[in-house]
Amino acid sequence: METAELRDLYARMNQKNIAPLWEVLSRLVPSEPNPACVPAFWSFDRDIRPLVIEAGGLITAKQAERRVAVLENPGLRGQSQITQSLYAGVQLITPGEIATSHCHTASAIRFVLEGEGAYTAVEGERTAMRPGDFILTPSGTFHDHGNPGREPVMWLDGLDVPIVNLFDTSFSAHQQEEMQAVARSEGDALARYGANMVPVEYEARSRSAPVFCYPYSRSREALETLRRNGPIDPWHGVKLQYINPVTGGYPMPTIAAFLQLLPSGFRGEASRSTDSTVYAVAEGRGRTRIGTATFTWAPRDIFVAPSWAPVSHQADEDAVLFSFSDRAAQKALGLWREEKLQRRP
Ligand code: GTQ
Repeated sequence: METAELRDLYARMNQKNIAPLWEVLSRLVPSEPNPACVPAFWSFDRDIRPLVIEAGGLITAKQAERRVAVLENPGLRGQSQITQSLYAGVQLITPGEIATSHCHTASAIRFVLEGEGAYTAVEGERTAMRPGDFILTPSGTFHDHGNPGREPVMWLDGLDVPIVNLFDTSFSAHQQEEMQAVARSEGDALARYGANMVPVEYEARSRSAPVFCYPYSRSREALETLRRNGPIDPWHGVKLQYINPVTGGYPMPTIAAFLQLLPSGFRGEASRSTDSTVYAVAEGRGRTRIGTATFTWAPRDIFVAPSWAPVSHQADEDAVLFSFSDRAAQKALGLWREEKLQRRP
């Protein structure tokens, strides 16, 4: 109970930049996660695509530096965040455009949603961007994007910007040249580090994976084989995580990413974990229940599940979901928890 004496004390404390813990303790140290992030959904065809294409007619990729529609969580508006720890956006480059070369402390992942003919260049090597490809631009690497093709190309960007800014550790720079000179031919990194082999006595110099493109064709084929061989996990279907082939760990120090196949008719059980997770639909149609919200999805739709909200998926046809989260950072810090909820009787 707040007495007159306490109120008086608080006023004098306040003047000295001092505050009473007992007024805020339960909010500061909740008994379980209490995220500001809420479940949210963006339809690609109805919400994202028309707006991004319209922006494409009004500002060039070069003018914008990055022409991106930022997906803002409705519980975190104005902060360029899709979760407490992650940034997400949908980037467009149209035929003939480039997004100029720069580097930053933030690590980025890309998941290609639509179109062929664009590339991402990382440290002198280009990789083609095809729908479903998972692409890395690790912390501190110069990267640029270009579209010498004939159709607009759109992809999901995921960055750990809120983590980098939490620590006040952001640096960024532009490269003098708008585009990086090509130093190695396409496919070099994948051959060198991504064939279950690495150069003899290779020692990693970076905390991030030395491969920077994980082609969808390979990942999809693995899921298909595992779906035939089983078992199908009652919670996650057939779910694989992307790895750094040198360590077997997550591809980058902060961001984990996953690809899961939900067979037609799959009715998943609910589970929850402390890593708020962003999903993008690679294939198929279905529904995901997140807490009390249910989202009905189709290819290229994007949705987000907050920390500790129960999540369950259902598929009406064979479906593939891509997802990413800060699980790598949480695990490195000993914070991550998962709970598989009681199965229906
Ligand atoms: O492509 O480098 O969505 O630097 C936000 C910041 C994309 C990028 C974003 C970036 C990039």
